Order: sequence, then structure tokens, then C-alpha cells
Amino acid sequence: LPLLPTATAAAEPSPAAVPADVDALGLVPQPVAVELGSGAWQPTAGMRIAATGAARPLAQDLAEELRTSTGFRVPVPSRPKPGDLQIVVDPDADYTVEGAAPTEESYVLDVTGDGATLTATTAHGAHNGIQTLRQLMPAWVGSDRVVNTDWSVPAVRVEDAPRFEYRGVMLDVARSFQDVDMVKRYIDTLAGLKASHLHLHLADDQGWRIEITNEGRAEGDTIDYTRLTEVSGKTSMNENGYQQELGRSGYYTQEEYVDIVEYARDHFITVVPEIDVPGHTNSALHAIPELNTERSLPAPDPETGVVDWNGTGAVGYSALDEQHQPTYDFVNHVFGQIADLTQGPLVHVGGDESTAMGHERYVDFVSRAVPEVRETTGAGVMGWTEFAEAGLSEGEGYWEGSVVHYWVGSGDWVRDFVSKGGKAVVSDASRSYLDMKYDAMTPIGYTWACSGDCDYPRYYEWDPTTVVEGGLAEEGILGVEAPMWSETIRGEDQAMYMALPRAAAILETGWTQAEDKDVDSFSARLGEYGAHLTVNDTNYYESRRAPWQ
Ligand code: TNX
Repeated sequence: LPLLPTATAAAEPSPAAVPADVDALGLVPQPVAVELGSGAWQPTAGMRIAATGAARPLAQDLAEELRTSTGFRVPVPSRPKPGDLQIVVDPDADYTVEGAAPTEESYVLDVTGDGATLTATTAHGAHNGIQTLRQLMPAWVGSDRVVNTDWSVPAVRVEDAPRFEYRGVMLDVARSFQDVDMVKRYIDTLAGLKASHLHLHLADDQGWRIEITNEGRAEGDTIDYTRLTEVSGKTSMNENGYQQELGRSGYYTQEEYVDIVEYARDHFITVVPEIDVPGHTNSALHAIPELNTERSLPAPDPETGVVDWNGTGAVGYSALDEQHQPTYDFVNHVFGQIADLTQGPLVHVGGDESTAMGHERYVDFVSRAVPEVRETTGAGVMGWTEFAEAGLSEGEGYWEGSVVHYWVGSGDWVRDFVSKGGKAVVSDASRSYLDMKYDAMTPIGYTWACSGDCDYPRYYEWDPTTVVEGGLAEEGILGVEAPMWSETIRGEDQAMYMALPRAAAILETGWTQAEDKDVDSFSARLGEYGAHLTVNDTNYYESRRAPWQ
């Protein structure tokens, strides 16, 4: 039986609800300005959320969550009265954010003894403010059953705006597959940390994870694209054979993929789909005979004409043939179809570690494929550092809307790309890769980019303007991303364990102004935030450095 909600409202918040200081509010990422007031807003059985227009769907979602955890009725009227939470989305809303320029994502949240008001100029801003409000509430807000508790929210004024617009995480679903439900829960958790982008690594040597149909094939293209998932949807990172039953292989149908994209969009998260080319392509070569030539790598079996499936974690051994027309038919068809399903501003072409084909062949491929993908998809093209190192020196403004994704490599090429109108997303491997072991005791994960102490402070104490060799100007940076490769990481619990709290450190680096970042404050706030993860049944690494509640 659900517990009964408290019937009476106390005049003063319980001592437990009075924060000792701003850090005790447990806000992650740290907002631009937080000022504690006195007293508290006390949601009780009569609580309501007033909203009109663009704020209504957000209010309704929040009301639904609060009904589940508080047991209150939580109506969503249009007209506010004292004591309500009011959510306002008004393009003309007039407010300032102390210490930062307001953006489309900014908001002001005012909590007093008489209720709470959240104001933003866009729905995205209001969504961000709701994440802050949820963190201010008792962690039970995320409970899937009614909890009888004091729901007081301490009086506080928060003025907030992000530093960067791209605050991303990446999931490698190619090496080890993750199903739709896991991806949705990942989105839930990361949206709570105000993430803005989810980069999905949808294909690699070990597997292909998205259904591609033959619809809309170009003249003369005879490739049967359904083989990509039919053959390589069944493979994954494992030396012992096909592992479909264990859930490490698999793929998203187009319908499921669109479901993920829409779910993400509802959480104000943009999906960035990646198909890695021209290397990391063994799963495509394994599935599609037409892609195999004398120059594609690895060499096909002389008898069957098919390349072996290679389930090891080796990198850099595969390559498409850059002189072969079907290679470009394939690239255009696959990216065209995925871009149609995604309807987003970016497609990620990978481009990393194509070592087996050599630099010259790589440059030939990229010089033709990247402009074609831009043309076909109409989207900006994102690629790992090497794609900028290919010296794609088109003129000023050419890379407008496109992104170089720094992981390692030369800052010169990143700056050159930015000088031609592109932007950089920074994922310094040694401080943002979520597949690195926390320390030698971590049973899963790699150590190539970080070894020894790779706990969250290392992932927190850096800045994207200085971490790239030679530095980057603030204006050239679109944001930061925490990638999780999955050679050693299987299933949701393992992924969450590696992601949290380090992804929170990267997302705070993307959100919080550089001068407001402080690792001790972050630790204290993490400790409070951890209770939300516990209530949501989300796994995380209990670093001994944070005072987990
Ligand atoms: C390097 S980072 C890779 C991935 C691996 C990862 C493992 C990058 C662009 N390429 O293919 O999965 O290391 O940590």
C-alpha cells in the first residue's frame, strides 16, 4: 500500500530542510548565481503547477512525476495563485543572469515561502530550470512509489545560463549493444545534469547497430543494405562467438532509433549519430560483399570473398577502398538515411585511427566523402581530430556548422578548422574517456589514455581552452563530451558505474563558468546528488572522495 501523504503543512521547514550552505543544495552542474533566502516553499497535498503555452507540456511532465512520488493530485491550472509553482516560458521575459550572458537555455528560479516561479525565454530554458528544481527537492522526487516525507524546498534564487551549448556524452553501442530502454534511462539521468547532446557510435569493426533499408538507393547501387544488421547486428565485442542471447549484440530498427531520437528531443537532447568511416568498418565489410576489393582491408577470404568477423578490440586494421564507387554509394546512402531519421544538425563521420590504409589514401577518402556527406545530408559534419588533420583546407566559412571532435592530436589542425568557420568539441581522452579504469582496482575498462588515478577530480580539473595543445579560443569551442567506448563495458549497470560521477564532471565543465568551478564544492554537491541516483536505482562509482548521502 502506498504511504499516505502528510496532511498538514508545517509553518517552518524541518531543520533537515535548511541548507548549511549553497553546496548543501546539491546542485550539479553548479549554476551561475545562487542566493539562499529564508524559509521554504512547502509543497503539500494542495500543491499545483501553473503554466500556459510552451510551459504546459513541461509542467504536465513534472506534475506526473510529482504525483507518482508525492501522492498529491498536482493539478496544472493556467492561472497561478499564491503557493503555486509557476512555470513561465515567455520570449520577452526580462531578466538578467548575474555573471553570465543569458542564452536560449538560461532561466531564473525563485523559490520563496509563498511558492516558486521559474522563468525562461524558451522551453529549453524552462527544462533546465526544472532540473535544478528537481535537485532542490528531496531525492524522493524520483521515487516510483509514493513517499511520505517533508517536501520542503529551501528558499533560494537561482540565475543560470550555460557556458557552452554542446554538453555531450557518447555511448558506443557498437562494441557492446545497449537496448532502447537502457538508452532512455541514460537520457533520463543525463538530462537531469543538463546534458544537451547524445552521440551514438552506431557502427564499428565489431558490429552494426542500425537498420538500413534499400529504399532510395542511387542509380546503379546494387548493395543490399539490409545485410548490415542481418549479418553484423549479430556480432559484437567477444572472442567467443555470436552473443545475441547475451544482449551484447543487436540493433535498433529504424522505428526504435526514431523512438530514441524523439525521446531525447523531449528531454532537450540532440542525437548525433556516428558511422565511423573509412576505418572501423569491418562490420560493414563483413556484411556487404560489394565493399570488398583488392584495396579494402582486411583482405577478404579468397574462397568466400568475405572478410572475417573480428570480435577482438583491435583498432586501425580495417579500411574502405577510397577508389571504389560503391564505397561512396554506401557512405551517401547510409548517412542520407540516418540523417533523415535523425533530423538533427550534425552527423558524425568518425574518421579516427584509419592507420592501415595510410595517410595519403585516408586524405583521398575524406576529401571526397566529407563534402558528399554534407551535400547528401544537409547537416553539419562532425569528425574525430584526424579528419581535420587530413588538411581539408577549404576557404573561410566552409566549415560553418561542422565540428572537429578533439580526442588526441595536434591543436594546429583544430585551430585551422575553426578558422574556416567550424567549431570544436573537446573530449581530451586522458580526462574525459569514461571507459578508463578509475584505478587499478576497477575490474573493467582500459588504461591507455589514463592510468593510476582517473577518479572524477581528474575529469573535473581541466578547461577546454587550455587542454588542446597550443590552446583554443573560447569562441571556437562548441562544447565538451564524455565518450564511453564499450570494448570492456557491458550492460546498463557497468555503463552507469563507469559514467558516474565522471560524466557529471564533464557536464559541469560544459555548463559552469570557468571561474565558478571548484572541485571541493563539486565533491560536496555530488554527495547530495548521489541520493537522487540511489532513489532512481542508477548505478554509480562511490568514489571515496565524495560524501555520498
Ligand atoms: C580509441 S577514441 C578509439 C576507439 C576505442 C577507444 C578505446 C577514438 C576516436 N578511437 O575506437 O574504442 O580508443 O578507449
